[in-house]
Amino acid sequence: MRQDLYQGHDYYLMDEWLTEEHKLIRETARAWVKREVSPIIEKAWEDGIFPRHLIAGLAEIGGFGPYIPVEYGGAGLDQIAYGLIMQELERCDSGLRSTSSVQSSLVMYPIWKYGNEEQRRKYLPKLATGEWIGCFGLTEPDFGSNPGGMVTNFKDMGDHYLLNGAKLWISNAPFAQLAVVWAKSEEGRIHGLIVERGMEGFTTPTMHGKWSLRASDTGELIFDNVRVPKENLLPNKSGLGAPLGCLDSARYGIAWGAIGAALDCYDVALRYAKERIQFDRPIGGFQLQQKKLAEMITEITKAQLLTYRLGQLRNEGRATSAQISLSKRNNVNMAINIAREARQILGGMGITNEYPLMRHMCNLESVITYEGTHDVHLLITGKDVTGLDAFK
Ligand code: TGC
Ligand code: FAD
Repeated sequence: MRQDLYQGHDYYLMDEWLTEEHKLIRETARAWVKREVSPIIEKAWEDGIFPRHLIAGLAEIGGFGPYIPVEYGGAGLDQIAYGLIMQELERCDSGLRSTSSVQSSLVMYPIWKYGNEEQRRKYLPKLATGEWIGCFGLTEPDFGSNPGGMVTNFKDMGDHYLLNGAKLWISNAPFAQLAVVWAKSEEGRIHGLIVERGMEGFTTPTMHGKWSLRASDTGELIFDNVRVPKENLLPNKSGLGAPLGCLDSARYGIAWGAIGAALDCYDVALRYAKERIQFDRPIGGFQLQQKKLAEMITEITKAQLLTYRLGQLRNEGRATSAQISLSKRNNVNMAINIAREARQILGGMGITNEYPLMRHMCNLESVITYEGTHDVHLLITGKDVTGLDAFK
């Protein structure tokens, strides 16, 4: 097993902008990852399972609801701290960050923002400790990039709602205790419903055969006449803007997370290039390899600056959805390119599980697809700058 020798890279001295608390949070997450996750991640990825024993540790480092207020069990941290945790998690594996993203931004966030006080008190503390794990059901077999077309629906039966439909590609579905599900009312309005495991007619089959994000469990959500208590409807926001609001928070975390994956690839490639001798010299001394490394640190630094600024705007409540899209798209694309270049620097060793490069590269194929594809985010930016909608 390869030792995790990762060191952060801060070419533009951005740590000077971090508080002591930020640095402590980052160090705590990094140390936990190195101790608990790095030694087992390759095996988990090969086995195609999320190692569930990590849940308690993830909760302890603030991985579940870092910015949710302390009164609901969250850590009450700012958006930069949230980003730093996502960066450290994805530095290890995108699937690890996914588990944290889904719980924090796609499950706790909507209950906090769109739920009532009773729902907040009932669910958030258990989700913060990881006692309960949640999942987020928006995508359907026929509605991925266009979630507004969803057909999952519920009917008002007087004393309960009757839910029917199916969701596909749902992270954590196979073992989640609850799902935040987006479905249409009889009037065709989208609402969020909390569906709990054990409700009759609710099943969560596992999806197999992924060559990406293998250390994260993915499944379906099937609703066959599920009786959902009326108190499980999230009352404070409806319409497509409600799930998209959750995605803003998750996409922001991904923007930071992707930098983590890129940093890990750069770190591994830089060390290897200085140690690997060919033609009697370290390969890092050849201009072609230096070009790769120099371009990597340039792109990482640009993404760090972009994302730190986005974090400031989020802290001030001023970041727009389009700004978040730009960062998510830029950073994930940057990371996937760096993973490919880093793999080449390692030659044949780059394709083995001795090094994390192929794992990051494969994972990032999911990250560039979920939470809005690379193309969808380009169209969001295009619409924002022109005022013209090219989606439909
Ligand atoms: P459109 O007409 O543009 O908008 C409908 C309503 O939504 C509002 N809105 C937003 N609100 C909050 N945040 C945002 N980011 C928003 N974007 C739009 C908008 O103002 C409007 O409100 P109102 O009041 O006027 O009705 O909607 P559209 O149907 O044209 O679609 C727009 C589009 C394509 C950008 C959107 O649907 C989209 O983002 N598609 C991508 C789908 C996606 O990202 N799915 C993610 C599923 S979850 C997931 O992947 C989790 S992975 C988890 C993990 O493992 O980490
Ligand atoms: P499609 O929407 O069918 O897109 C196919 C291609 O067409 C893409 O290249 C896309 O960019 C392009 N395209 C689509 N519309 C346009 C257009 N108007 N103009 C130009 N090009 C267009 N979803 C959840 O709800 N919850 C989850 O927890 C979750 N976890 C996931 C985990 C994994 C590992 C993966 C892979 C996906 C997950 N998803 C989840 C689903 C994810 O959000 C969708 O896969 C994504 O939104 C894309 O939808 P799709 O796969 O149906 O692709």
